[in-house]
Amino acid sequence: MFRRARLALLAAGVALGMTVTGAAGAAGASSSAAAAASFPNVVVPVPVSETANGSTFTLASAATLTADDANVGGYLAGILRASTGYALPLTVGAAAPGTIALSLSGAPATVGAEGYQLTIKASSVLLQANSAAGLFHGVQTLLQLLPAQVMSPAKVTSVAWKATGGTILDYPRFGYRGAMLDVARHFFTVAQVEHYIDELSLYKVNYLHLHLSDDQGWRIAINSWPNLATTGGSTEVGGGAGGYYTQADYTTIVNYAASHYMTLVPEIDTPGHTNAALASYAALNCNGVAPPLYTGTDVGFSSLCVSLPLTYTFLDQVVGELAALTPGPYIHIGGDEASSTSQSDYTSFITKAQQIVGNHGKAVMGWHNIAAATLAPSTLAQFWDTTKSNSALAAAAAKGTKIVMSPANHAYLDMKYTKKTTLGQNWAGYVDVNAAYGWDPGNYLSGVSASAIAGVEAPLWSETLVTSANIDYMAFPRLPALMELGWSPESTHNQTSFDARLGAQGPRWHAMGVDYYKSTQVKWPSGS
Ligand code: NGO
Repeated sequence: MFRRARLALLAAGVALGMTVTGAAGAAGASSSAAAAASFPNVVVPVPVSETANGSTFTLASAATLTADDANVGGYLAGILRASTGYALPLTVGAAAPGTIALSLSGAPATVGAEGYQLTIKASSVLLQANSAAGLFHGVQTLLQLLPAQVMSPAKVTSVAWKATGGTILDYPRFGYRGAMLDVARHFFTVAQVEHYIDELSLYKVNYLHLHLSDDQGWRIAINSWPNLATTGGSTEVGGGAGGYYTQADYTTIVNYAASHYMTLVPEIDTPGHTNAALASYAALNCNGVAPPLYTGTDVGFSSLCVSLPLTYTFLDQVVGELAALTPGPYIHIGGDEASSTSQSDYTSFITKAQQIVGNHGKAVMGWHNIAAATLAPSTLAQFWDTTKSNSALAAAAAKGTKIVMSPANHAYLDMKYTKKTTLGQNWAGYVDVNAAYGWDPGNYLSGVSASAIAGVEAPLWSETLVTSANIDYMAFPRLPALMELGWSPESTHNQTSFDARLGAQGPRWHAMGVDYYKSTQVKWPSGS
């Protein structure tokens, strides 16, 4: 496998001018083995540059860990101890580096806030970054260079824990690399969300967007409007029991995400997709009559009452409580598929919603439809259509609006892979691995320049998803494809090379017990 992958990477590197050549070769080393040294093509997202040094690191039972950040050190120690069974004592803030040292000094400025430099020698590993987030992302790369079994939650004795020696310099292309989980159509518990966070963090995701309300369910307790959760959260698609997060639950998720260097973006979808709220309070309806709870999967039939003053009291109080619980900069106000709201009501609502969110010290994020209104400078628009042009969005971008790219025909993790896939939908077509990977977020929407793109997000809608295994099956292997688009330089984009790298993830998911889709577009190595 490695031989094939190496060749693919070298071919890609030659074609794309990447720094993949072994340093030993460049330095004119005499040994032909050293001259041929290169990193195996296994890291997703592919790093900015990888330079092999011809050595091989072996993690031995007597190895020690040092870390300038206790959280990242503890994270790495937890994974390594479980699979290797080694003691791996961790010292935080030690003067001398351990066998594996996570250091907050000495990283080049070029790696920025989230990047890192990883130097692997025969007897030591040095990871340097300017922030704990950078160390955390570098740890993911280090783990991917160790054998797949390193991800096993149980001790594995049959493996030599080796990693190719060399230096990796790495930092992200985009500042926003998100994943969205719809907990409204089907409710997922705190533990299930944490499990997804664990998986997302392996691929350097830094924003977790939770779709907390929709027609079928309201999933966050709001003290000033208690029926939202108790009534609006009492069911889900298909009529199950639903559920909601208490504010303490929500804070647990916020903190868990933060400990994985992910910022939470809560979404309260408005003015459409609001049946659960309208069913919870008759007074929110224009006619004063609460509709019944809804457990189907239609869209576009509900709307907040735009002319009603109470609508803005409601929004102000909901956003106020959510903003107080949310350390991140964004509150997502939805704004999609408001087909039961007139165009003038819609733009007036979005204008007011932006003021309300701004009053609570947050910036608005919204589905791209909000570009029909005049957007505040800080508002972030999320493109989700299947088209390649959108004149209102392009006009907003020309005036400074930043865009997160989630084109449904590439980035929606709830689309079926092929017509044989049983989970998911196909309104945006079928999205197999190559479709998920085969586009450039920085050069996709006509009339929108790369500088307007804040990043990429992979939304996972849950109309058909009930279990964590369902989530795993839809997210893997596509989520890593989208996060490579979000992290890696455009110059590294190469389908063949990517498919080989993605294949190398299969044995890791196998070791973790992740039930993923074995796309026929990828050659999965044995042990996948
Ligand atoms: C659309 C719709 C959602 C659906 C999803 C299903 C957006 C932004 N609004 O995406 O309500 O759940 O498709 O793929």
